[in-house]
Amino acid sequence: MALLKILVFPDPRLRTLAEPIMDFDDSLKKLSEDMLETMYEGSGIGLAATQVNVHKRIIVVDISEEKNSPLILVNPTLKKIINPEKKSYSEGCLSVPGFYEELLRPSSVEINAYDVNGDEVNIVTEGLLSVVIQHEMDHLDGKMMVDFISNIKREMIRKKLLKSKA
Ligand code: QAP
Ligand code: CO
Repeated sequence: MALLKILVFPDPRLRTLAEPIMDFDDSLKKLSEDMLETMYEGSGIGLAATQVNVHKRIIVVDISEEKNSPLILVNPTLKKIINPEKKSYSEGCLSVPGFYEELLRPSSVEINAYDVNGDEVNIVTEGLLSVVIQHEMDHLDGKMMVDFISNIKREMIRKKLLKSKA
């Protein structure tokens, strides 16, 4: 296992469109383990490969209190909006450290994806899990939570994060 470096907004590499994964091999398993380790180390509940500068379509999520329920989704796609009624959640992001924003998203979605072995999974989800999966899937398309807030807020966050850069 290894800790990966997390890109921080406004790093332009966070805008990269991730490529579909074709090979379900040992390197994919290693990447998913390293991503989980990196997420847990940062006290995160979700991480997309984009955030660790790997531009492949894989996300990891664990919303459990005990941090013992990892979910690894490869090539995730939105299959259906089950309930389009938008719910507000306070969202954070390991690539936007220290900032939380209330965002609206469809409250229930169905996701199609593959596990690390290449087996297809369909997930109908609502609540926090649904929000985190939608947030992480956005990263794979180069989209970030700061894209949904006002220009003035985004600019404030951009300046603060650039200043705190090591
Ligand atoms: C996405 O984000 C998410 O600012 C995952 O200082 C989170 O794991 C979607 C984190 C909440 C919806 C609701 C953020 C850790 C972790 C920070 C995360 C920080 C330390 C964010
Ligand atoms: Co994020």
